[in-house]
Amino acid sequence: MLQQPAITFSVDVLKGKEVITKSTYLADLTNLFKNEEARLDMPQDQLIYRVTLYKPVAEGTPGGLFFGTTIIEPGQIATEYFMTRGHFHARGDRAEYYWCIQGEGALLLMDRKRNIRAERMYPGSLHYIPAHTAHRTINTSTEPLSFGACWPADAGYDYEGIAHHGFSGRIFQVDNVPQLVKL
Ligand code: S6P
Ligand code: ZN
Repeated sequence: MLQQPAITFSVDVLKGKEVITKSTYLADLTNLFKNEEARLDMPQDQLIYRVTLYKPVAEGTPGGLFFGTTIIEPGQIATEYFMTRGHFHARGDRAEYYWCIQGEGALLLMDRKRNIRAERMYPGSLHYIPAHTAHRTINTSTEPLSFGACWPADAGYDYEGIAHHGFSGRIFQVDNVPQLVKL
């Protein structure tokens, strides 16, 4: 007899009794977008993104792996698209995989020297996030963007560097298309 898996995934969310859900609202994203006044003018209870996580081992377990999905709502603050906070891993040498499930987006990647690039995300696109590379995802379409992620259980999150210095580029809608504007 084969066992039922504990967790399943669909186009957007993980399902199973050990799944953790984290929702991020506009109110949580002070000073993240270039136009802070425009952010404050919008409803603060607007959902920006939701993460569903499966952590089969304790945070910090060497050799363990976590799995998650992220769904970013469509929308813009002025001409800047809804996006995630973005982070380096607390253990900087830990890499990660992303793959796009649904929608259209961009993955912003910045190394420690602040060199920046953006990869296009679309259903089926696979993205290797190297070690020591900050990563942020952006929904560039009018539908929700969902993607999967797999990363080491001891990677952790370093949001501080991004909160203080930001990324060295932003994705804006310019002439109806997403464009990476380097700062
Ligand atoms: C974790 C992985 C994702 C993000 C998620 C939200 O290493 O990269 O699960 O946590 O996409 O982004 P952020 O920047 O708010 O954690
Ligand atoms: Zn990560």
